[in-house]
Amino acid sequence: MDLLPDLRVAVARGQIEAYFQPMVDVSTRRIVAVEALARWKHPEHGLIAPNVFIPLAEEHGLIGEIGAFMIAEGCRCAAAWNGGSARVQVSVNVSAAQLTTSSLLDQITDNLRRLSVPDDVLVVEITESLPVVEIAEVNALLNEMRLLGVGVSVDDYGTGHSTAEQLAGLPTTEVKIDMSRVQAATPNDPFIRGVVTLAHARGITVVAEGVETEAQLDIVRGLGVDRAQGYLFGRPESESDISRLLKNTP
Ligand code: G
Ligand code: MN
Repeated sequence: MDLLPDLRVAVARGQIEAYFQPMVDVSTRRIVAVEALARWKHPEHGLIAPNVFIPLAEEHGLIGEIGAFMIAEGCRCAAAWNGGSARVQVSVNVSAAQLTTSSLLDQITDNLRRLSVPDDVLVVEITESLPVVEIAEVNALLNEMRLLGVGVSVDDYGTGHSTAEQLAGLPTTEVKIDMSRVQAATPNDPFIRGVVTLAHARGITVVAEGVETEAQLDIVRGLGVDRAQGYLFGRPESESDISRLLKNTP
C-alpha cells in the first residue's frame, strides 16, 4: 500500500491529529504531564500509527510540516490546560530533521508568545543520536530553548541510540527510559538505578515509559524513578478526552 500520496494531502486536510498520553507522578499517581502523539485518521484505512507514517514523512521531506503542526497543537492545548493555577506539562516529539532546521526555535517562540503559555510547561522530546558535527549546533539550539523555559527530554533512553553523553552533554531536563528496559526491569535493576543516579545528580527528572502493570510501577518506584507513562494510567487520548480527564483530576 503506497501511503505517500495520501500523506501529502493528509496534513492539509486535517487528517493528522494530536493525541495525548498521560504521565503521572509515581507517588501520587496524579497526571503531571502529557505527551502529544500524532495520529493519522486515514479516510479508508482508519487510524495509522506514527511509527508507520513518521519515518515516511522524514524520508520524503514532510516532517517539517507535521512537526510544526504538532508544536502548534501542543502549545494550543498547553495554553488551554494551564489557565489559573493548573499545571500540566505538554511534551512534543521533535525529530533530528526538525532540530537541524533553522525555523524550529522561531516556531516555538511564536506559539509560546501568541498563546501566553507559562514557562516550564512545554517540553521537547528528542530521540536520535546525532552526527558529531551537528552536536554543537543542536546543543546551542537546545540551550536557547532552555532560555525560553522549554524543557529538553531525551526519549527512548536505553535503546542503543541514546548515550550517557546525551544526559551529561546536552541541557537535558528529563530522561525517558525506553519501555523495553522498563518492562524487563528487576527490583535491583542496575541499568535503571544507574540512570536514576546520574540523572538525579544533575537535577534531571526520570520517566519510565510503557508501564502496564502495578508490579512494573512498584519496581520503577522502588528504583527512584519520578514519573511513569503507560497503559496502566492511560492510552493516548483525543484532546477532548484528555481535557475531561484533567478537569476531573483533583
Ligand atoms: O517513541 P515514543 O516513546 O515517543 O513512543 C510512544 C509510543 O509508545 C506511542 O506510540 C504509544 O502509543 C506507545 N505506548 C505508550 N504506552 C505504552 C504501553 O504501556 N505499552 C505499549 N505497548 N505501548 C505504549
Ligand atoms: Mn516520545
